[in-house]
Amino acid sequence: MLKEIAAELGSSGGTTVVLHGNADPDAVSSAFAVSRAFEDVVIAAPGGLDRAAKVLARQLDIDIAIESVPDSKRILVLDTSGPDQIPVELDYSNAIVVDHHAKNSQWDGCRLYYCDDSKASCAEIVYELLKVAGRVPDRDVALALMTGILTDTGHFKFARPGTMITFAELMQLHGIDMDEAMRLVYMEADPSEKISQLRGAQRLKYWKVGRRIVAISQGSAFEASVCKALVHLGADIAFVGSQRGETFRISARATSEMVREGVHLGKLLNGVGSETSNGGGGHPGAAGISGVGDVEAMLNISADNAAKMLRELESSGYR
Ligand SMILES: [Mn+2]
Repeated sequence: MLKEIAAELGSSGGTTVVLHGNADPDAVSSAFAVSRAFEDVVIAAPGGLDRAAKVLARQLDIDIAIESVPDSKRILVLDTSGPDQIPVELDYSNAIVVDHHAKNSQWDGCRLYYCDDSKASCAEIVYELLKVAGRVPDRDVALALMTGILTDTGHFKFARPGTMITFAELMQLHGIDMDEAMRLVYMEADPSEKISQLRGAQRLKYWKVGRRIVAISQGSAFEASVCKALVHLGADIAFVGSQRGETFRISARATSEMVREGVHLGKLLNGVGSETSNGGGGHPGAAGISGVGDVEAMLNISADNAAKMLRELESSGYR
């Protein structure tokens, strides 16, 4: 299907690449690669960029529309597990979707849906797409794709063999050193982020499930970063949520050991989402859910489901 997608993107008429809310370096670098490889491509991130993606976009001079989604002949959705991850209403019946999260039936209505959940990052799929289209990434694109891979694999913690091969090829292509890509994604937490982490620890609740620990907490910002802090403190699985008016947002993280033993937070939150008619999904070790509702109730449901998952895994002797 990548051949078909490449042919479509190479045909006349423009493309608007649309990215998920709080777009990360994987999403931005994938979009950037497409915009350099094909003609007449604009990038839209109607739900804004995360901090690392902002740094990447600034450093590599990547133009991204935030306020509105420019009209084009076709829409290409990248790195987005479901339509509910995009905070504007769009018509996807004619859209092409390329993703690496768990397959989502909500994309079934679009024109072309290519989902390869064996890939640790969308950047790896886009690199394949470029190869199929016979385009060689320039230096900036190679560097961007490297940062996408680095961030989505947690600096290779979740990398697969194919990830390493792709990354090595990208390094070799223009002689890019590892530290150059690392420097582009390394950011020291600013004081407000550190305070969020400390507050998250203050409001922490946890349960012991067998020999594992599930933790939840609430804050007003930096959910993903607070999650990571709680995992550092000793949680095997952490959920951190925030409430904004009627809506909530929850990030979830699990240790790579949990992932090895069969935990899949993306599937777990996808289940919680369909149970509560909200949108959830993501990777085995990093996932999220957002929608309308009470964050505390949603955190408890998520923790309950995680505990259930752990008990099932434990009774089957883990993987
Ligand atoms: Mn991704």
